[in-house]
Amino acid sequence: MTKSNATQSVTITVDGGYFPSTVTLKQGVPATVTFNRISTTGCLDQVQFPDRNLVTDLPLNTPQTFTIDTSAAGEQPFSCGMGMVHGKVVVAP
Ligand SMILES: [Cu+2]
Repeated sequence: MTKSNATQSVTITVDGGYFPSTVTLKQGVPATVTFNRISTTGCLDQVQFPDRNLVTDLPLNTPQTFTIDTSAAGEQPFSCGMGMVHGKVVVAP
């Protein structure tokens, strides 16, 4: 018997918006999403996951990595600190 140790990770570039603004992860596979803010354009110096009550600073050129719960399929929205610029993490079977 072998145990899969697969993981998945994606990086979102923050440059006046989120690129890409939607990322899709496979359900049940441990996952991280990294935000890499590379410009001071816009108001994206914080990211929040409202469903998780999580607000985190995104220092310039300092990638910040978040663990994503992939145990259930669904969408996990995120936005800038003021809720003006939006993206989402989609967990899909
Ligand atoms: Cu904003």
